[in-house]
Amino acid sequence: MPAEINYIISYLPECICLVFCFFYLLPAEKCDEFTDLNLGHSIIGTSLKVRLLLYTRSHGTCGTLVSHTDLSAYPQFNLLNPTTFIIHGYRLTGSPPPWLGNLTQLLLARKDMNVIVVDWNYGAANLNYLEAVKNTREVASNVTAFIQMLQEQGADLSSIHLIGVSLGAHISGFTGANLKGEIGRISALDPAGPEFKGRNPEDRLDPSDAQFVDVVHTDMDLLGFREPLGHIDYYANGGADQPGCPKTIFSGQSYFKCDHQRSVYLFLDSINATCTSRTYPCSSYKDFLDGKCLTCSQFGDAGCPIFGYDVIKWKDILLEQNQTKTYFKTNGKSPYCMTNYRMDVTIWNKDVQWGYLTVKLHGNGKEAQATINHKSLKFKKFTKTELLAAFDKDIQWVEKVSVKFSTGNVLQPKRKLRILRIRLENLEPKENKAQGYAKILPLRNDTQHQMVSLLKHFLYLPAVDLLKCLFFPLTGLCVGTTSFSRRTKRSPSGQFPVKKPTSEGGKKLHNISLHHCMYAERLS
Ligand SMILES: [Ca+2]
Ligand SMILES: [Ca+2]
Repeated sequence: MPAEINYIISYLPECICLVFCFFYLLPAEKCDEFTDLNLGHSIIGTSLKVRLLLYTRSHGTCGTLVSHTDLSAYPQFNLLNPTTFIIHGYRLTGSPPPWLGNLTQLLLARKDMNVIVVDWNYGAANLNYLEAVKNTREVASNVTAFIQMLQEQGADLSSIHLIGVSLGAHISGFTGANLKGEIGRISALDPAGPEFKGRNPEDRLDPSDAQFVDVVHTDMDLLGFREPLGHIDYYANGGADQPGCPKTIFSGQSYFKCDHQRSVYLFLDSINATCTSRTYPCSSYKDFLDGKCLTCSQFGDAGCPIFGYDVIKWKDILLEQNQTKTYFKTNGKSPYCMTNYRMDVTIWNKDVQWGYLTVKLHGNGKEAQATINHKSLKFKKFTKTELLAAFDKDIQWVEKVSVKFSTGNVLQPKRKLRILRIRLENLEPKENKAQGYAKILPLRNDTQHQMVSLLKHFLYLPAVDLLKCLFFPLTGLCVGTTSFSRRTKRSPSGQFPVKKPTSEGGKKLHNISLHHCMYAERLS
């Protein structure tokens, strides 16, 4: 004990000393940590050791190494609570997974449960990936024996959830198969592809390994698995490459693991539930981006399944549908979820136009952007071009929409997209729209309605725009902020008076600022 402390204690009244000394002398709670190895271990190679670390709400961030056969020494393990196992994958450099603490804490924040971290770092850390693969069966036998012990003591297999990352996904599959598929759930985060591709279901994860198997694919072109393995398989951003991840090898190690590891970070966001990612069943990512798969009627009022932890709410309907492949787009960093709109654009240019669109929603001082550039889009006179517009954030109260059109080719002559109508429909099911506007439509050909809408909109518009709008109160459209537009043409039906769109700069991007006096239809 330091001399200063002894000095203070000797001068404290006895009663205070009793309290003070008790806390000071109380041995600090011993926390057990995940095995920390280094590249040296991987070079030599490590032989398998499976350690089980228990985390519960009562012990917070402090892990407890538990016996594989006897739980009597760990009163914090509550058999009546659900138990979630976290099973990591291959560890090239032997370091502990950086996301482990976060995953454990977010799970405990969500629900009172027992979290068991399956630490098989001795066995996973090896320069030779094949050696780590060889250990997967044994890790699974180990976890199986532990779960059987829990079952003997009264735990319900349905309340067991395995979260497996990469090789850990197949370990979860083997464990589930050992227990005849009776465990509640397996969540597989980018299941490992190498050495598992083309294998039979008994030699890899498959839907029969648990009552419910949800799988996310983020790096199927390198470290992950391409084919569906669960009841629901999410292909984030198509499942191969992730936004925000390095595209060249010059970024070092993260070039190899960023896409693969993204699966975990997406899942973390979903447990955190700050926002949700809606996912859409589709036969290909291309069709999804083309806006061909945005209907969710087969899921009824619940809408299309959301990504991640809470997809369990879709369990029954997904089990009926056998295997479902879904797609979604994400941001390059957290929060990863995007807000999806079905968008259609009708133009009145004489010739067919090809190009890319950037759409912005403005409201409440914020701005959300959707870049639709997966391919050069085709726009044809008086024909609706339907698109998916995924915005980087959610703007609840849309006051203004602006659109940029680019041919994507600097050598091409300048082009203007003459927009007749643009329509955006928020794809969130009605009950999930907290507030605000669900649809933004051009004004209807109903004068009374137009007037009401215009009046509503005057409240939002800056004074300059307001003056411009006043020129066309009955037509219901006003355009352009930088240069004033004049009416040039009517559509064939004569329903929508159109002004010539303005273009800014005439540089690479041909800006069309559509500050329509649109109205937004509020959901009741
Ligand atoms: Ca299997
Ligand atoms: Ca990749």
